Amino acid sequence: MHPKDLSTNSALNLEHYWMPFTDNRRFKAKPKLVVSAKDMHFTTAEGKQVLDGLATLWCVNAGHGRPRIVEAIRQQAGELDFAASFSLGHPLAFRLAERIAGVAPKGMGHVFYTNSGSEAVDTALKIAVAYHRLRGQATRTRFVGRERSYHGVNIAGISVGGVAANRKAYSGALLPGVDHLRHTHGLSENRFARGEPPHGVELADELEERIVALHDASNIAAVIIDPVSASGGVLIPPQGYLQRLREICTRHGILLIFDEVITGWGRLGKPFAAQHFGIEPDLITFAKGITSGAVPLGGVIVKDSIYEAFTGAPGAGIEFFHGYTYSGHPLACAAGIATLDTYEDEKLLTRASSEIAKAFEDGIHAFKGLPNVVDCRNLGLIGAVELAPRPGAPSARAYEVFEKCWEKGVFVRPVGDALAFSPPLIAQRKHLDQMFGTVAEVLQTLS
Ligand code: PXG
Repeated sequence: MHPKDLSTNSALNLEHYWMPFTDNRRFKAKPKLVVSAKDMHFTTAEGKQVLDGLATLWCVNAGHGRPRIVEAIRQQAGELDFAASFSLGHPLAFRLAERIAGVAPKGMGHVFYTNSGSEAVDTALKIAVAYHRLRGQATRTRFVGRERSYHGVNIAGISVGGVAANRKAYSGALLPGVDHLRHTHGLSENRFARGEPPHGVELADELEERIVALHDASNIAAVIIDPVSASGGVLIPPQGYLQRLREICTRHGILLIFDEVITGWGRLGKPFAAQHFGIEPDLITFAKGITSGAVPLGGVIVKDSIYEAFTGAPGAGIEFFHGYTYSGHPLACAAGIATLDTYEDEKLLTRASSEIAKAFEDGIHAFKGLPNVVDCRNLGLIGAVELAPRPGAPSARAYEVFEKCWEKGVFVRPVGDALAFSPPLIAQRKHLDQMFGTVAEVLQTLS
């Protein structure tokens, strides 16, 4: 039985769309279709309201269907649908870059646009290698990533990424010259920590003691880290860990890339995680929340000294042989500016450090003691509850919670055996109560 296509009132043929990161057969046998969304809620094809507990895919930080953003896109489509950025330009791309620079960490005043986080990661890695080469250090080509980190799905991103399922089919096609730091999760003394867990700073030392010692810093271009590993399971960095990575990178002339595709745009109570942790990375990748998910847009925020190394190089001509047809697309830029206006007007970029974050933390930690709960963790407005895996069926338990919660009108995301929470930054107490209450109800009944 095909579901109804509400736009045409006829049966919807599900066959031809190959869905990403989806069990296509399972979905098509029992589709979950969303037909509209407003603020904190989706409306399903059956007309049911579902609370969005994950800002959809960690994107919709301002909530759905926000009037300023919707209107900006509408207007822009009628005024200038497309203009390229290759030796041409249009004002919005410059205006948005100035706005991004205005909230970025000090000294990071330049923005390169992409269409997605995956492209942002590729771009940042290329900037790193090209930068070293420009400065006469062409041997610096190696990258360092981390286990359980997610850096998108392009070949470079899965090479530095540490999600085994995303890498295993491509093992022979991955970039050479990549090492991975150990992930920071699973230390029993960190279970149920609130905020940054106390133990594990020394895990950063392997960058120097193992990787730099093995390859020599003169061969290493960059370390890429997602400050909070979201789809890797919502892993909060141990106290002092990121600072120590920064110190080691600085000592050895290695660039530090913060992949802030998820932590950017207010998730931790500051515009960027870099500011939350008080760390100056060299490059920041962003996407998702820059348009609150409304139009695809990503990019890299670049330290001024790195940009100037390119533009100050001797000789005229293109400084960086890189870019996408849709880099700086007018619709995306219009959506980005309107999103930043919304964030500013409603003070959303700091909301995750206000009292709502305390309610979020308390709500997450109230799961302690419920059946199968082995850990709760949180930072800003991101958090997770980890369940013991079912013997012989890893991830099945969290997936079942996701399905049952959806039935009950709440969307939370299973990531392995954890349930991730990352609501739009406009979430109020009543939304958190509904979200956590529904999950708790389901956990009580689950085998
Ligand atoms: N870096 C990080 C840290 C991300 O989380 C990307 C890069 C890639 O972004 P694009 O826009 O190319 O998807 C991401 C994306 C999930 C999930 O299930 C997470 C992402 C994407 C899709 C699903 O948690 N993160």
